[in-house]
Amino acid sequence: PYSHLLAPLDLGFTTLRNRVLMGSMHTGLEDKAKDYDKLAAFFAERARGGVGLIVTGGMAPNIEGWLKPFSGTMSMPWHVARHRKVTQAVHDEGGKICMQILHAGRYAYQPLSVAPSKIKSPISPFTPRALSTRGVERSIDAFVRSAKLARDAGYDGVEVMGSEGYLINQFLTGRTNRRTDRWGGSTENRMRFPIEIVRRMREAVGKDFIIIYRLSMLDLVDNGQPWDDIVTLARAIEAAGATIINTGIGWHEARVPTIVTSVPRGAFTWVTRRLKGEVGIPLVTTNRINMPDVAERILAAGDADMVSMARPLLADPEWVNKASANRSQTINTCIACNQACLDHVFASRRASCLVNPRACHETELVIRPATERKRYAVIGAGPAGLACATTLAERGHAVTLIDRAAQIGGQFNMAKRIPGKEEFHETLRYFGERLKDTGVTVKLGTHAVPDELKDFDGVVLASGVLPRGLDVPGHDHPKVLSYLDVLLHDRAVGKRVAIIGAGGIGFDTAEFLTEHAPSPTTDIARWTKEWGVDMTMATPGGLMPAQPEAPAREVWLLQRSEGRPGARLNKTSGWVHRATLKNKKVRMLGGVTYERIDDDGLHVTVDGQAQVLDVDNVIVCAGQEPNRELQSALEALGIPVHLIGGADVAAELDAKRAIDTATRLAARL
Ligand code: MDE
Ligand code: FAD
Ligand code: SF4
Repeated sequence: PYSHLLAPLDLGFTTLRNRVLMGSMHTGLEDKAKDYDKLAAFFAERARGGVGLIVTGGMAPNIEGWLKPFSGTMSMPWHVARHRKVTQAVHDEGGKICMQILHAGRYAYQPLSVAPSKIKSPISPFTPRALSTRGVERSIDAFVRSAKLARDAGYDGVEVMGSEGYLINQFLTGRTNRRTDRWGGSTENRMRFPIEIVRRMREAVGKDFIIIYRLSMLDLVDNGQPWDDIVTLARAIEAAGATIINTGIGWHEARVPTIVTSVPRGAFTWVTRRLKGEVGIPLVTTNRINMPDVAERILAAGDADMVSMARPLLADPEWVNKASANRSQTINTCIACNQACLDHVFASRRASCLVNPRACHETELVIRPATERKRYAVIGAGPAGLACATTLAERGHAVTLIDRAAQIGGQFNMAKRIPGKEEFHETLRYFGERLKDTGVTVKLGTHAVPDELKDFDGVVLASGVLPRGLDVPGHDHPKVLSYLDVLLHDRAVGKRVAIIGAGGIGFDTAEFLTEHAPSPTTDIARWTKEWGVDMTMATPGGLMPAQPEAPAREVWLLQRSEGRPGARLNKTSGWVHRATLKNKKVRMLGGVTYERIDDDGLHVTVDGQAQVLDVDNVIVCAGQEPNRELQSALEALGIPVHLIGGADVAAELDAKRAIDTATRLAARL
C-alpha cells in the first residue's frame, strides 16, 4: 500500500527493510544497568513491529557530556555488556539498531558541563566551562571511543547528535562559539569539530558500520547557522564518511514550537527537501510525522529518503506492521501531547505514553488472557472507559460499554475542537476500531440505570466529571456560560470575554475563542508566519518577525491564585500555550478576586484595585468534581464497583492518568 514508505533502503554494506527510522528518545531506562532488560524488551517490541532502523536514546561519550548526573554513558569497556542485551533482543526480532552519542555541552543539568565558550544557555541553571584546545581533542576522542564500544556491543551503527543545540551545534555558530583557536572564529574552524568526529570515527569503526549524523538544518535561534553553511557542512560530513544524514529542527532553547501537537503534521520536511541533491547519501526527515499517509506523501514528494518517527512508536509499536497490512486505521496515533514522554523525562521519571501506558513498561504491564470469563459493564465511554472496556474485552471478558452521549469519547469531544488539538480525533478513531476488533457491546444514547446492571459480575464507573460552578453573586446572569456551553453546545459567544480559571481548560477555551477557524495547525504556511519561521531561510537560523493574526475576540484570562497564569501547565508544552495567548493579546491576570457579575460585566479586584471588565460573556472554567452519581445505588445492590478516570480523581486535566489507571485495572480484573 505505501510503496515509498515500505521500500527497502540499500546502504551498500547493509539494507534496511523499510524507510522508517525510530528516532532517538530518552526513556529514562538508559541510565542504570539494572534497567537494560526493560530497555531491551521495549526495543524488541518495536523491532518486532517492523521498524526499519532504531536509534537509542542519547548516550554520553564522557561524564562532561552527561545530560544530568549519572546519565547513560558509553565510555568504558564495562559499559558494553548491558548494551548487548539490547542489540541481541533487537537482532533476534530481525531489526537493526544504532546507538546515539549525545554530548549535552551547555545543556547539561550538571556542574561538570563544558562548551566551546563559557556562555550559559537561557534554559539551563549551570554555566559551562570553556573547553581547552586539548579538551576539544579529548572530546573528539571520546566520541570515537564511544562509537567503537557501540560496535563491540553489537550495534549496527551510531548516530552522532549534531543538532538540537547540544555540544556539536554549539561549536557551529558564533552564538555559542567565541573561540579564537582552530575550533572557532571562521566558519571553517567552527565546522572542524563535527567533521573531525565523523572522519576519525569512520577510520576507527571501518566501512561496514552505519554512521548517522543528525544535522541541525534549521536552528530557529538568533545568530544560528546560515543555509549556505549548512550545505557546506552536510557535504563535508558526507565526505568524512557518514552513511545517512538525519534532520534536526530547532535548538531546545528555540521559542518556536517544533514537536508539540499544535505544530502542523510534517511542518518541517521542506527543510530537508532543500538539502536534497546537495549530498549523495540518504536524508531522513522528521518532526510531527505520525501516520503512514503523511509519511508516504512526504517520501513520494521526494522531500527525503526516510522518515524519522519517535513518539509515534511509543504510542504504537505495531505501527509499521499495521501500515504494511493495510490496517492504518487501527494505528494508535501519537497525539504529540508530550504528557507521558518528554514531560516525564524532564521530571526524571520513566517515559511512557498517554495513549499507550505499556510503552517502556512492556515487562511490567502485561495484558494476559483472563483465567475466567466474566461479564463487565463499563459506564462512560470517555478515555478511561474506552481503555478499560477494550482491554477487558481483549483479555476475553464479555464487556458492555454504556454512554448517555450519542458518540464515544467523553471530554475528548471538546478537546478535539480546540485549535491545535486536532490530533485528539485520532484517539477516538483508534478506540472506535478497537471496540469493533475486541467485540465490545456498545450502547450509546443510554443512561445507565443501576437496576439494569444487576446481572453483571462487576461495574466500572468511568462517568467522568461535572464542571464546578461559580460561587459569586450574579453567577446565574445570562452572560455566564460554562466551557461545556461553548465547546460542546456551541452557544453563541460575544466579542469581549472573560474566562474564569486559567488551568488547561481555561487556556484551551481562550485559544478556541481567539483563533480563526480553520486552525493554523492545518496550514503550514500560515503557521510558520504566526511563529516567525522564515521558509526562504534568508536569515541565519531561519527566524523572521512573527506575524500573528489578529485575535477573533478580546479575551481576559483570570485566576484566583497569585502568580503567572499558566505556570502550572505542562513543562514542555506550557510555554507554547502561554506564547500563543500572548500573540493573541489575551490579558492574563493572577490574584483576582471575583466580586459579582451584572449587566455591566465582571466586577473584580486586582492588586487592591476594583475594576469592571466590560464583557459580553463570562465563561467559567473553574475546575471539576468527580461524577459518581451511580456509585451508592450500585453498591446498595451489591454490585462490585470500580472507579477510574475523572470519576475517581477530577483534580487535573489528565487523560494520561485516566487511560493508565483504566488499563491497569482491566489488566488485573
Ligand atoms: P520557560 O519557562 O519557557 O523558560 C525559562 C525562562 O527562560 C527564558 N528563555 C529564553 N530567553 C531568551 N532566549 C531564549 N532562547 C529563551 N528560552 C527560554 C524564558 O523566557 C523564561 O524566562 P521568564 O519568562 O520566566 O522570564 O521554560 P522552562 O525552563 O520551564 O523549560 C523550557 C524547556 C526546557 C522545557 C524547553 O524550552 C523545551 O520544551 N524546549 C523545546 C524542546 C523540544 O521540544 N525539543 C525538540 C525535541 S525533544 C528532544 O529532542 C529530546 C529531549 C530530551 C531531553 S533529555 C533530558 C534527559 O534527562 C532534552 C533536554 C533538553 C535540555 C535543555
Ligand atoms: P470523560 O471524558 O468525562 O467521560 C465520561 C463519560 O461518561 C462521558 O462520555 C459521559 O457522557 C458518560 N457518562 C457520565 N454519566 C453517565 C451515566 N450515568 N450513564 C451513561 N454515561 C454516563 N486531558 C489531557 O490529558 N490532555 C489534554 O490536552 C486535555 N485537553 C482537554 C481539553 C478540553 C477542552 C477538555 C474539556 C478536557 C481536556 N482533557 C485533556 C481532559 C480529558 O479529556 C479528561 O481527563 C478525560 O476525558 C477524562 O476521561 P474520563 O473517561 O474519566 O471521563
Ligand atoms: Fe505521543 Fe503523547 Fe504518547 Fe508522547 S505521551 S508518545 S506525545 S501520545
